Amino acid sequence: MDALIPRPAREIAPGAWHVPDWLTPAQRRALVTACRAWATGPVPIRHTRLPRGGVMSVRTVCVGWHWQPYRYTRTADDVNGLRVAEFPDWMVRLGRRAVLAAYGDEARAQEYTPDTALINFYDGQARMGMHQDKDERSPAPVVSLSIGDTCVFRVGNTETRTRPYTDVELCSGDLFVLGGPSRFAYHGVPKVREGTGDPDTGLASGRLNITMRVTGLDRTGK
Ligand code: MD3
Ligand code: FE
Repeated sequence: MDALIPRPAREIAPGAWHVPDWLTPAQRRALVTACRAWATGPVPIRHTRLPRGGVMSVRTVCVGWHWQPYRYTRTADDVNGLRVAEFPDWMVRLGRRAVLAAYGDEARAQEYTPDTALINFYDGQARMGMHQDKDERSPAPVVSLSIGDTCVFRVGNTETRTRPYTDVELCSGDLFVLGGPSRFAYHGVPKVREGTGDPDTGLASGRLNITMRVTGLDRTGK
């Protein structure tokens, strides 16, 4: 019963905090329900197509702004052309509480106003290669919430997609906040451990990851 051994919050790299078991069971269930609804529309969850012809192995649906490689738009022009769902106020508040939990800085939490979330669903075969998130024009932190199967999450450095890096297991309910010097670090998900999730989240299999971000764009996308 490893769930009985508390895992302490840790700073994995400067500004990169892992806060295990941050979401309550009720919050996990509520997020699964919200993500299920977003996955059906207005823009359905899909494998993102890459400009050079590949497709991502994760399935993604966006809220607030739609991300397609490598920019944000209000409408999902690479899916069905519809405007994505509004970014809800409750998610702004959740993002602020996450920044407070990571940094313990009330002012930094209050000024955090995420305007987009990318919701990634991983089946047992899905992976995410090492990449930087640099389509946002703001250095504000990224808040990551994990639900379902455990994964191996790799946090590298800002210079190269190779070593040095640190591998961290992200489990259901874990919070990860990436800010400061780690905001533009390379990172990826080399493995998902199938069947390790807690079914009472409402997710029967796979891994859900929600990342909140600040695009730095105004309402017109400029
Ligand atoms: C480290 N998602 O959606 S979340 C992504 O678990 C993405 O689905 C992964 O990478 C996932 O772009 C990782 C944690 C994360 C998010 C943003 C970061 C780690 C980061 C930005 C900089 C450094
Ligand atoms: Fe990323």
